[in-house]
Amino acid sequence: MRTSGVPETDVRRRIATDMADDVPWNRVLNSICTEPHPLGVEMAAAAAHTNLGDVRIFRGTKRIERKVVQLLLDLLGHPGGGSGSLVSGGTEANLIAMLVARETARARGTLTDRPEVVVSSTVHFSFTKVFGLLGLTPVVVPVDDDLRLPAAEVARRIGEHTVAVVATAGSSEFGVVDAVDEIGPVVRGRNVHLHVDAATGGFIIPFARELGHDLPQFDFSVDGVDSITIDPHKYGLANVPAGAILFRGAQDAGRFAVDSFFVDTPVHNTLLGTRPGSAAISTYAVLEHLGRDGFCSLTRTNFEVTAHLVAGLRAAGHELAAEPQLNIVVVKMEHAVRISQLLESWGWIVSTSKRFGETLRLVVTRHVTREMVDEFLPVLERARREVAAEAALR
Ligand code: 0PR
Repeated sequence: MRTSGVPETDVRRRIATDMADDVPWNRVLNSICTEPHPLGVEMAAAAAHTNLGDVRIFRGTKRIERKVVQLLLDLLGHPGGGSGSLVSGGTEANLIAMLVARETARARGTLTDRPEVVVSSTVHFSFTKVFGLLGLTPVVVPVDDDLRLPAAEVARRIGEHTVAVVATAGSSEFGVVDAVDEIGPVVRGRNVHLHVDAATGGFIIPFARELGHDLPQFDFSVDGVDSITIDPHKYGLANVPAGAILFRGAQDAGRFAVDSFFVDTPVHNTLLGTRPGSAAISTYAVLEHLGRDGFCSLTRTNFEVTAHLVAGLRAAGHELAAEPQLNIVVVKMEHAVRISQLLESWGWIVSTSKRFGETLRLVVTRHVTREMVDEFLPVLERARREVAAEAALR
């Protein structure tokens, strides 16, 4: 640390210089997170000093966290019931869900010395962290031809060691929605916790269904679903870090509870102790301001832009790796990694898969407009031609 500080203007300039190196949103096609809603940003700044780890001080902010949990339970088919917490994102939400599943099995007396969780081969990599931390063993079920977790196979893989099954509503690689409505019935009644990771799809599917898209029911309206991860900092347009873990059971969010040292301070139900109230405030601001209509309209636009992107790619002769269910488009492409690197050198960010052969993955969210797609497609073709010419010379 420097001995004497620098003036504020200098600090601002230095930070601005580094941040100018961040890629502007209108060149970003790989991110599920997006430019947050301006009202959320404004209210998060106003709440920058708040800490939900100390609810004696931040009583009002805590009240807002509780309101957000109620709003999310209402959105996800469980109005007036359930429990939950706002957390730092999908990883922490999935961690708490698996911890509660394990502790529920312990309380029931069904926890064995080798607890297992049935997951699909496309479950998010956050579970790799979670299973390592919690000493859980994944039982990996290969996805079917539609890249979904097959319910019949789930039923077959549940055994004496199983504490949980994880379904995904909006996979990060393809935006695939598992048939939670088929998985719920096969898990129900087997003393196994069913968790739905809707980190990505939670703020898309309810509105897309309202708009008439053919997507399965994935939330608490499906019997057997015990918990859901949903991330306001993805398609909910809130500031990072805003995730949420929701439970059907009114007591379940309290099953992970650690007491503090101090009198009159409630237990902590989240992994983080000191944690930003700004995330709760930002989420509340956006949910209240947009309402269902606002989210439906955003969702409609996201699907229109997705269709425009798909049409443009097909017109250029490309083949999709899968028919997109949500707003993630995966296109087959020879030399994908080299193309992505060239695009990045030109300022555009896309992703390429480590697992699904030569493919480019493009994510449509709030900042991705038709105009941006129209700018991108010719650049992609130029990159493709240059890389093909490069390859022909080798
Ligand atoms: N579950 C699902 C289905 C997700 O898509 C994600 C994040 C998580 C859980 C974890 O959420 P947090 O990151 O909030 O803890 N999906 C992003 C993705 O896979 C994460 C990400 C972002 C990964 C940028 C890589 C990257 O470069 O796209």
